[in-house]
Amino acid sequence: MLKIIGKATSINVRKVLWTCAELGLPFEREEWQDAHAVLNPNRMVPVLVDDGFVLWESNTICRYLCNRHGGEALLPANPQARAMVEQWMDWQATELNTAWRYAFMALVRANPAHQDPALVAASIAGWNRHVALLDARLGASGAFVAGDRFTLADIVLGLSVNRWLMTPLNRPDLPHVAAWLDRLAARPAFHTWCRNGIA
Ligand SMILES: N[C@@H](CCC(=O)N[C@@H](CS)C(=O)NCC(=O)O)C(=O)O
Repeated sequence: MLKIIGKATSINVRKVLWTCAELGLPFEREEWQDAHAVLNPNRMVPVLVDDGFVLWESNTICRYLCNRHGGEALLPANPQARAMVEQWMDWQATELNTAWRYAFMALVRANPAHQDPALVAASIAGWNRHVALLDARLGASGAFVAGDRFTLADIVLGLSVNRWLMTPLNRPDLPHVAAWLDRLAARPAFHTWCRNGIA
């Protein structure tokens, strides 16, 4: 049985839980404890344990689950189709995550170390700019992030966009993002693990 370590409220843990649901994989989930530091020296979640094999980094775990457990629909074998999925996953983990962090820490976590108004405003502007870029991509694809099918890129970016929607800030109207969320809403796991009231 797959073991996933990490709280189910974590955005990065939820990527893995949503992926398991899409693949129909049973799993057990365990809360993080100090003793788990031997599994992930970063002391972060999620951590996956698959029959003794230990893995961390949420996007890597999602790709591994697809590779190991028949997830070609979510992560295609064709090199170019796969590269499109990976491109948007890497963009989520690097460019988009960097843009929102300061504003989220200020506006949702109320973290005293993130209260500089100019930096909050710059982070909101950057966050909106990145989601607008995604909106343009969805307008061009007309369906999902990596093309005409639902893939891992929709899972990781679905969670990012859910966070954007749940953070109190002024957002531009992005019609392609809105239509994409309607498409994602057809998937039961989207409601369980993504649009479930948690930022
Ligand atoms: N790059 C890592 C980031 C993981 C991460 O930031 N995890 C957060 C939860 S979303 C965490 O473990 N924070 C420390 C804590 O919750 O104690 C990944 O994608 O897995």
